[in-house]
Amino acid sequence: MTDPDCLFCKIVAGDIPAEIVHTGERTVAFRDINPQAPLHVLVVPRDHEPNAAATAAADASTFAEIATTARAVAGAEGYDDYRLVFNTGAGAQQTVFHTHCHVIAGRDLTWPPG
Ligand code: DGP
Repeated sequence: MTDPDCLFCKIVAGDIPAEIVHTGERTVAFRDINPQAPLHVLVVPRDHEPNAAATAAADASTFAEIATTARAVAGAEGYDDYRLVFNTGAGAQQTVFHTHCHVIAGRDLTWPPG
């Protein structure tokens, strides 16, 4: 399922360029256009859902592939420690309403996040 008006669906389809770092059966990973750390990659499902909860409800195996892909992407760049973030809802700073997992690493990550 795709949404013709969705930015990340267009990246998954190759209609908008992005620096792809990993492709999987159910997911695609590409570098964030506005990186917040030396490693900042977005892992997105190929199927359009608006947020992580919707993806998990629709297909748990896709949600699992997001987590394993995030681990592979961080590991491939030499990072054992990394942070995964799913902003969910406008109040949580979600701006693109196609499920995406931020994979962030390569600097000191403080807690709580801002
Ligand atoms: P969020 O605020 O959680 O919805 O994160 C959306 C992220 O998407 C944000 O960190 C910037 C990134 N982004 C927005 N537009 C583009 C784009 O055209 N290409 C890439 N690679 N990333 C984008």
